[in-house]
Amino acid sequence: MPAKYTLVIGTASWSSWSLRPFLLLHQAAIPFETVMIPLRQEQGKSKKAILKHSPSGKVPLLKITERGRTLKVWDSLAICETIAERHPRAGLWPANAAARAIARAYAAEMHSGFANLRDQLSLLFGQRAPLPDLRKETSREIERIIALWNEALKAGKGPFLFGRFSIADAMYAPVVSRFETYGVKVPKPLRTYMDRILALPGMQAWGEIARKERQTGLPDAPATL
Ligand SMILES: N[C@@H](CCC(=O)N[C@@H](CS)C(=O)NCC(=O)O)C(=O)O
Repeated sequence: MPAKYTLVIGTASWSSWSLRPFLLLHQAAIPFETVMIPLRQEQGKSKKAILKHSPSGKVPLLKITERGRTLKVWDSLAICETIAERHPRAGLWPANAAARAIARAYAAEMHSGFANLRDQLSLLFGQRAPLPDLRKETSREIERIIALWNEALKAGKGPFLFGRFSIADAMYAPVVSRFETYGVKVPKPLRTYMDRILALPGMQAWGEIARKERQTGLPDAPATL
C-alpha cells in the first residue's frame, strides 16, 4: 500500500512556507490531503493548534503514514527534500550534479535569507497591494533575486530555473506571488517565468483556498509571517 501523505498548512493567504511543499506535491502529482490551521488567531490559539501536529510549533509539517506508523517531517525545505528522496522518478532536483549543487544553493539562500523582503512584502496570496517604501536592504534583496532568476534561466534555458520544475522553483514560488501582489517590476524573461509559475495547477489550487478564506473572512491581524 502506498504511503498516505497529510500536509499540515497555515492560512493560504499568508503562509509562504506552507505553499512550497504544497506546490511541490502538486507538481509531482503525488496524492496528499491537507489539514489547514488558521494563523493569527487570538490568545495563542493558532500556536496551540499547530503544536498538536508539529513539534516545532510551525507549519508546514508533512505526515507520512505507512505500515501503521506516522513519520512527522517539519520545515518546508526538509519536507521538500524528503519528497524528492522518496520520489526519485519525479526529478525534483536536476539530474546533473553541478546543476543540482547550484539548485540546492538557490533553495538554501531562499530558505535562510531575504528577511527584509519577507518583512516588507508579506504574502497576500492572490491580492494586490501598494508597494511600500522599500528599505535599501529590501531593494538589494529584490535585485539579488532578479539576478538569481536571470542567471539560472539563461544557463538552463528554462522553462523553469533549472530546466524542468525543481525544488528551487517551489522555494521561490512565494516570491513570485509577492512580486505579483506588490507589482514589483522585473525584466521581460522573468515576467514570463513568473506567469508560468502563477499558472501552475498547484498555484491555482492554492489561490482557490486563499479565495475561500477571504470569502469567509480573515482575522484583521498584523502581518508577522
Ligand atoms: N523554517 C520554517 C518556518 C516555518 C514558519 O515560520 N511558519 C509560520 C507560518 S508561514 C508559522 O508556523 N507561524 C506560526 C507561529 O510562529 O506561531 C519552514 O521552512 O517551514
